[in-house]
Amino acid sequence: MSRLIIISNRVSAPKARADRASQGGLAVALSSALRETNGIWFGWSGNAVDEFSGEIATQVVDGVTTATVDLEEQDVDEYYNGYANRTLWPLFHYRIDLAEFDRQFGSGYERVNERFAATVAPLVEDGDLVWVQDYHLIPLGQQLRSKGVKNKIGFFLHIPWPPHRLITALPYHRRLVQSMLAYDVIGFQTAEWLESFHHYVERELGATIEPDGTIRVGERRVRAGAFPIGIDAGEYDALLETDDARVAFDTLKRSAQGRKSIIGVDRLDYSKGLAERFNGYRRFLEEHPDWLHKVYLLQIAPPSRGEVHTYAHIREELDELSGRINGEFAHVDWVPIRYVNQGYPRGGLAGLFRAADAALVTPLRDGMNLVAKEFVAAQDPADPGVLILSQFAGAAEQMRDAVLVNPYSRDEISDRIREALNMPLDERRRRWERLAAGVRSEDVHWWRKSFIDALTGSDMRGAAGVESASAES
Ligand code: ADQ
Repeated sequence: MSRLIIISNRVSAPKARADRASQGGLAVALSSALRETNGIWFGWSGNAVDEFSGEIATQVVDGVTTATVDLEEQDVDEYYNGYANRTLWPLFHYRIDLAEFDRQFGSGYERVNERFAATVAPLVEDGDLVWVQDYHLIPLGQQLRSKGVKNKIGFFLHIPWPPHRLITALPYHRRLVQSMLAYDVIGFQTAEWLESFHHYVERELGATIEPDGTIRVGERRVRAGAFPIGIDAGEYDALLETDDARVAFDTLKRSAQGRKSIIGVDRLDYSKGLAERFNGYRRFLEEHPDWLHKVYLLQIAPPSRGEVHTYAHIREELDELSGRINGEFAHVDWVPIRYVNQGYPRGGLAGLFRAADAALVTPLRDGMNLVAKEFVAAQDPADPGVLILSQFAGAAEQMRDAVLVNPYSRDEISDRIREALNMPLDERRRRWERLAAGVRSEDVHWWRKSFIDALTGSDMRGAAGVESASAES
């Protein structure tokens, strides 16, 4: 088996075995691949220094080697806070109104990608597979090629790929997309994002798409496919057995006092549709006074990326909105929204998911959304809760048995909440069984294997969206 080199913006340092429960499914899955192949995980250390030295700090924990590099303050401002989080993140989530186009951001982004390439290239040996992760590092493949790396290099985008007309608003968009042709395989979360990518390369780069998913631009051929990411379902079962999970489950059940609970768990980000969710829930309370006192929404959303101004704004907005709704509807013994503005350990979240009667997962746009899959994995098969899922989350492509909702419509959110809270047990079980089967079979290990198979042998059978085409040919 070839050695794997994973490159991402940040490295999720492996934890000792005893602490695995606090590590995300993605980190667990990638760590196990690295362990099996004696691979390396390379990325930014998270530290800012006065001058970039390119010095690599390596660490081996529990059989996984990580290699990290420090960046300069200016790199962090322009590449990470700037181009990645203030230009690409909003634009790729269809928020062109929030996207900032700044020459300095663009040059910082290219500089850091070049620095990453120069630092990691000497670590790459013949036969290694290189797998680049996410929007921070789109041009890295081309930078590695310019440093002489001839290995197979794959790229996976965790966030949506926007429609063709949207991305043309990005200055130098052709240069960015053209750089992607240096990869051997490009992976997206869903067939929808793949299709948008196809449109772009056909219209802007004159590409042709072959039936097996190969993109041809002149002499250059690249494979592109949809590889929907999953969770580590086995690890999730173990998480449910932890003390954190049990305590959280008991606490929620006890404090509910027989009321129905709806849960929302998100990073505090404008893409997650939190204000729209609160307003939809408020509409539900207005339209269904019989449910007052009998239900509450538990929303967990710790702040993220505090340095970006937009995040301070969304935090204020949600504080005010939840305060207003609670002020309007609450009674001495009941508040309609419990808004918790902090992170939670993974085991605790699993216990809360299991104790809840429904989940509101209503992003306005999301590459996939793993919370939807975690909620399903956490349910009691005998009495499962109902997943209300945005039609605009990548997860909606696989999770057709969720109660799908348009997150922009308060009326629809209100109707879907009523439907979920009144859903009979047999329908809840029927839906959940199909959802759980998908979450289990298309898990994070399946995702990783499908991508790596595509990269090694250009075997694209695991990729959604190209499967039928290749089966026909
Ligand atoms: P995120 O936007 O971070 O990830 P998501 O997939 O929903 O979104 O969550 C990732 C992980 O963070 C999950 O394991 C979840 O439990 C955890 N998490 C979320 N909110 C939390 C909270 N309040 N407290 C504690 N933990 C929390 C990006 C893309 C997604 C894509 C993933 C993986 O934006 O669309 O699904 O990458 O590819």
